[in-house]
Amino acid sequence: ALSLHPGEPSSALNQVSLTCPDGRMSVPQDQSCPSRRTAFKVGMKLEGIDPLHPSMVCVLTVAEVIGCRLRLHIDGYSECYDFWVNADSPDIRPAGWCREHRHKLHPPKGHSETEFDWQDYLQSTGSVAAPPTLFTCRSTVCEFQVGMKLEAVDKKNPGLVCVASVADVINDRFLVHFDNWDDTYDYWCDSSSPYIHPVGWCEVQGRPLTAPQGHPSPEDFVWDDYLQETGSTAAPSSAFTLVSGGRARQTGDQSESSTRCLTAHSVPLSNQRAPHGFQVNHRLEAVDRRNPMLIRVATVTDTEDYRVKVHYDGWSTQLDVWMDSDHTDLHPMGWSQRTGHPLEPPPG
Ligand code: MLZ
Repeated sequence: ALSLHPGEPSSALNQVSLTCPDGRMSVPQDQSCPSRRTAFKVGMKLEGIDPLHPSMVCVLTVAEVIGCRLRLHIDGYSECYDFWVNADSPDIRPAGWCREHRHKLHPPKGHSETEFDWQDYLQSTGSVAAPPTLFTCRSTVCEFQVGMKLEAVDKKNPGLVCVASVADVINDRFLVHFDNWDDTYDYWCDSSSPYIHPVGWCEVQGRPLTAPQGHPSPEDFVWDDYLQETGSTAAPSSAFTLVSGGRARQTGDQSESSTRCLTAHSVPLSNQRAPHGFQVNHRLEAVDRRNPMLIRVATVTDTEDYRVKVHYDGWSTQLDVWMDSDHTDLHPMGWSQRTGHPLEPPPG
C-alpha cells in the first residue's frame, strides 16, 4: 500500500506544528514548508552551532544555497567540516548575536577569542553579514538553567541514561552535556525531548543510571551526595514539559524544591511527547545521511515511539537509517519542490 501522508495531523505535533497550506500532514516547525525562498546568499557571514562540537558557536560563511538549505563553512577551518542546515534552523544566528547575548563566540582559526571584532573581520575579508531579518527568531524561554543536573539518554549510546548537566541555554533550547565527558556527546533539545528526565527518574523506573566518567564508585552513585559535592541543583520536574493529546502541560509539583532529589511520587512517569504520526509506508523526502547535499524520495519502513526508520527508495535496505521523528532532515512530500530544492528520484 502506498500511503502519501497520514489521514489526520498527528496530535503529538499539534503543540509545535504548522499545517502546510495544502493541508498535508502536520509537521514540526523545522520540518514545515517555508512560505518563501531564502534570501541567504553565498559569502554572507553569520554565527552558528558547530554540529560536531555542539557547545561551540562559531563564525560561519554561507558556502552554498540550494532551495532553502544552506551549506555553512566554519571560518578558518577545512571545508571537510562544512555542514548543511535549513535556512530556518534555530542553530544559526546573525553576526553579533553572541556579543549581544553574552555568549562565547568561537572565532575563526588564528583569531583571538577576546579580540575578535565583527566589523573589522567583515572589512578585512571584504564580506557582509547575513541580515538579521533572514533568521527565524524565537524569543521563548525555558526553565532550565546552566548548571542544573538531569538524567539524559546518550544519543550516541542510546541504551545509556547518564548523569548530565545543562551546559548552555538559548531561548527555549538547552545543551545537554554529560558530566566529565567531552562535548561530542552533547546535544541541543527542548523541554519536551523524550531523551531527558528529572533526577531520580532511573531509580523510579528501575533502570541503571550511568555515573559521571571517573566517578569513584559508579555502582553506588547517589544524587543527593553528588549535588552536594558539585554544589549544583537538579532541574525542577516542572521544567520538563509533558506533551499529551497535543497539549503541553507541566509535570510534577511546581513547588518541588530544585535542590532536592525527587521522591518517587513526584517523578513524572514520563516527560515524553506523544508518539509521532508517521506510519509504515508513509512517503517522505529525506536528506541523504551519506551525502547531505541531496534530498531523496524515501519511505518509512519501521517506527518506534520517537524514531522512524527511513528507507531511500530504490537503494539497498542496508542504507536505511533510524532518525528522530522530529529531525529537521525529514520533510513532507512536496517540500523540495516548494522550496526550490532538487529531489533525487529513486534510481533506475
Ligand atoms: N563505550 C563508550 C561509552 C561512552 C558513554 C558516554 N556517555 C556520555 C566509551 O567508553 O567511550
